[in-house]
Amino acid sequence: MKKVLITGVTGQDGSLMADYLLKNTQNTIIGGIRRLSVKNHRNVERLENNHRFKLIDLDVTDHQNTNEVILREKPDYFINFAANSFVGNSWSMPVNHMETNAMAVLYQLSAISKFCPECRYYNAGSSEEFGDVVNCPQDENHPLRPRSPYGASKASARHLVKVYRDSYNLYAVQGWLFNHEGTRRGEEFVTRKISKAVATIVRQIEKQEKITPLSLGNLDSRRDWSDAEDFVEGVWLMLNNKLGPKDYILSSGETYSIRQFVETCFSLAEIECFWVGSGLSEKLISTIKGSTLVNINKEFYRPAEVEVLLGDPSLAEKELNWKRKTDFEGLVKKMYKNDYELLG
Ligand code: F7E
Repeated sequence: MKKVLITGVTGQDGSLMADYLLKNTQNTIIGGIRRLSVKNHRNVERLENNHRFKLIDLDVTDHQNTNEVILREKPDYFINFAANSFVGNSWSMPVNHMETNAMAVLYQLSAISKFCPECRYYNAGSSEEFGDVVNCPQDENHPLRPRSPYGASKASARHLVKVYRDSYNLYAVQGWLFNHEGTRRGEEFVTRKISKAVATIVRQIEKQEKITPLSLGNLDSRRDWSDAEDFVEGVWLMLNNKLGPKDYILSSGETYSIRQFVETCFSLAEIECFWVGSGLSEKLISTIKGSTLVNINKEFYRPAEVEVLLGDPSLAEKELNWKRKTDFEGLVKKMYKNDYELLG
């Protein structure tokens, strides 16, 4: 029975990781949380009575707090999912992104190397590190060319993880996780924004109410989307790799535009529609009443876009025996159905 410390445990990935480990291992889980004035434990509420799960205070941007927690708990595994993960915000809060996503990693690695060097460490890396891509698909050798302060913070963390692996002999890894979504996804991310808006529109049609159009930014960027539930398994495999500490890509190996996500979601909701106009005037119109379902708002465009992401997961499939279970349509369906049911 090992001790696994998970930061960001109330978020999508942290809570799914806790669920996965409680179900598939005998390990005890310590969830690190940052105290906020408003309690946000929804994703882990049902775990709070589990004797193998406990919550502790850990603010990853606090060096002293990080040292104290690692010295006191001496975990066998440390999984860092705490991050400022919203790329769109990172241009207005670059310092916060570097402190939360990179400096915090340095605090953790330095504390682990001093107080529990046998601890296996995972940091959440991102396809945003590839940024302005030069090859498609991207594999583990693709250069790091971040386009956002967020991407730069994750690339900096990657260098730190590698330095601690090579120079301090830690089992430290950072997977490149391509976009991963699901029913616990934050509502500011584009997939959840779409699934929630489509569910709302369906309810409005059912109740013959006025339709609230969904406002989006760039419809033509492309992302490689997977189910976050599939990824937590991949992370655990990376932490228990017979080949030793190594960084892998987790992705679906398929890429779709935001426009295709929108079309798939409306099609699953059985709403017929068509696009009109172009650029900022483009709209998605419903065939039946001619109402606007989607419009474009330049507020949601980014100063620098990552135009296309497409990951090659073959190394993880071959060496870790990892395979995703949910495909693109299955993911859209799961998210839409959940949001429709949440509306009651
Ligand atoms: O944007 C476009 C936007 O915010 C996806 C994070 O988990 O994955 C995520 O980062 C795309 C971009 O995710 C809207 O311009 C259009 O091209 O859902 P997103 P992201 O930036 O790809 C990576 C792997 C991470 O590591 C991150 O932490 O959608 N887009 N219209 C929009 N995006 C948003 N959010 N809202 C819009 O209205």
